Amino acid sequence: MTDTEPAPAVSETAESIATMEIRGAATIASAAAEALAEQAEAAAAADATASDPEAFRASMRAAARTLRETRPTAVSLPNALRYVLQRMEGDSVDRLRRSVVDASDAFVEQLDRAQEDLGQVGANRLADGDTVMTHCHSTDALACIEAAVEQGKSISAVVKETRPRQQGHITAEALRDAGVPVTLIVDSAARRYLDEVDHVVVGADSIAADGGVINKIGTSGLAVNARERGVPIMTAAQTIKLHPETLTGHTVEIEMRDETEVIDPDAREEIGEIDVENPAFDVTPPRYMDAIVTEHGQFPPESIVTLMRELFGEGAAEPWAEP
Ligand code: RUB
Repeated sequence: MTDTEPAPAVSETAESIATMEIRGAATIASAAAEALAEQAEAAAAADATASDPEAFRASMRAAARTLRETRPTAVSLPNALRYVLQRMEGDSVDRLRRSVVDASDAFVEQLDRAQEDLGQVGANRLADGDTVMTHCHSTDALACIEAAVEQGKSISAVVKETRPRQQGHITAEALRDAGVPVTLIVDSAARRYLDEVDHVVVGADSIAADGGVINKIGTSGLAVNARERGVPIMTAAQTIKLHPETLTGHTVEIEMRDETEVIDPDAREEIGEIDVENPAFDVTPPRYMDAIVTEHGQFPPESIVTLMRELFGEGAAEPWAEP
């Protein structure tokens, strides 16, 4: 490790996030915070940085940039990096190291608590005997359903498979383990099954200042169909998903992933000259979402901006940039 080269643990985490071995906004955020703590331990022990506070700081910023570049849409990732780096302080490497490790631990603990708290809020929206429909795999959405079950409510689920990577399978397994009867369907069957559903529960990769919900591709179509069928839909999202840059007019970049997730190379070759596109996320306009459920309570999407201003002020610092 040179003075700005990330520790092996950081490179491994970055690789796992890029390849989606680590995935889902909350899980990405906590892995990134933990990777910064590992960077701090490694930098405090490395010759080039062990006795030079400025070199230590530079190595932390470089590690944060490596992590930051892995997935552009998950705003929880820069929010996690920001949380830890803004709490890095001290005039010796040992103090700096300790501040990073403490901030990382506090961040992970807060994430867990926030998920538990929002789970209670989301569970209150569900009634005994409800059937919910899910899309993709969201630990925040699952927290609501699991909390409802813990409240003694009987809940069953219609789980969308979620092409192209079928994260619905992870949701199906988690819900089955929680004792929830699960019916797995292909994405295109969703509208047909909405008539049998009382509530749609999805997560969010990020949430824009106008209340737009950025989540796994297919969420917006599901929301429009749910509205048309009169089925309420909620987004479960910790405030770590709020996108501070959208307060100043920036739009959220949608991640485009590899075409091999959509079609295998042999099938593509057989078809001949075509384009294949694979956007990972889409934006659900606020008017199609009934509520955003956070650890601070539930909000109509249009009012989420008030909470964002309270939490972030007017914008977002970039503590990983070179001074
Ligand atoms: C995951 C996805 C999830 C959100 C929220 O997409 O869209 O709904 O990230 O997840 P991917 P969580 O599989 O591409 O990461 O509630 O666990 O933070």
